[in-house]
Amino acid sequence: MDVLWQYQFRIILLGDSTVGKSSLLKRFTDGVYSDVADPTVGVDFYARSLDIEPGVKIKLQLWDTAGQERFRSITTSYYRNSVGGLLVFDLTNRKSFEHVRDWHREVSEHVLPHHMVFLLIGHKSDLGRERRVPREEAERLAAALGVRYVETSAKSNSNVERAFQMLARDVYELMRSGEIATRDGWDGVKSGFNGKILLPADEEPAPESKCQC
Ligand SMILES: Nc1nc2c(ncn2[C@@H]2O[C@H](COP(=O)(O)OP(=O)(O)OP(=O)(O)O)[C@@H](O)[C@H]2O)c(=O)[nH]1
Ligand SMILES: [Mg+2]
Repeated sequence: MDVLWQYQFRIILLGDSTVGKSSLLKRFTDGVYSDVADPTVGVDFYARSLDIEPGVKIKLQLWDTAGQERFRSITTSYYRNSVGGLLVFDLTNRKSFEHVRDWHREVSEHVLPHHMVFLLIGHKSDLGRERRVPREEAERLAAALGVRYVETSAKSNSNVERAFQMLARDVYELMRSGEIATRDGWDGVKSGFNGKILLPADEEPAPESKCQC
C-alpha cells in the first residue's frame, strides 16, 4: 500500500519523428538520456506518478506515439482515450514546428465532441545555436491554439518535470471545475470511490505495457 493515487490521467505524446518524444518520456520516467534512440514503432507505454498538491497524487499513463507517417493508422486509435496531449516540436527543425497545427487539428477532430487538453513543447533547448524557431513565434502559436508553451531538453534535463506538471495541473483544474468528468467507456480520467482514492497503483490491472501493436 505504498503508492496511492487519487486520479489517473492518460496523456499522449504527439509530433513529428525525431523531435524527441521518447527521449522526453525516458527522462521523465527513468531519469535517463541517450544520444542514440530508435524510432518508436507504433505506440509505447510509460507511467509515473506526480504529486500535484499536498495529498493529491496523480498517476500518469503516458502513451508515446510514433511520429512516422506509416504508423498513423495505429496511433490514431489511441487519441480518443487520452485526456491530455503533449504537442512536441524540435526547436532546431522548422518543419516539425510547422506541422504542429496539423497534429492539433488531426487529434482534435478525432476526439470530437470532446476536447483534449494540450501543452505545446519546444524541445532540444540545449541546442541554442541551432535554434530555428524563436520563442516569440512559438508563444504566438500556443496563444492561437489556446494552449500553454514550455521549452524543454531531455539532454540537459531542463523543464522536463515542469512540462508534465503543467499539463497534469491543467487537467486537474478542469476536472475540479467540472469541465472534465469521468465517462463510461472512456479511460482518459479515472478516480477512486468518492473521488478520494483508494486504489494502490500496484494493484491496478496492468495495461498492455510496451504495446507494439
Ligand atoms: N540535443 C538533444 N537531442 C535530443 C533531445 N531529445 C532527443 N534528442 C535526440 O533526438 C533524436 C530523436 O529522439 P527520439 O526521442 O527517438 O524522437 P521521437 O520523437 O521519439 O521519434 P519517433 O519515435 O520516430 O516519433 C535522438 O537522437 C535523441 O538522442 C534533447 O533534448 N536534446
Ligand atoms: Mg519515439
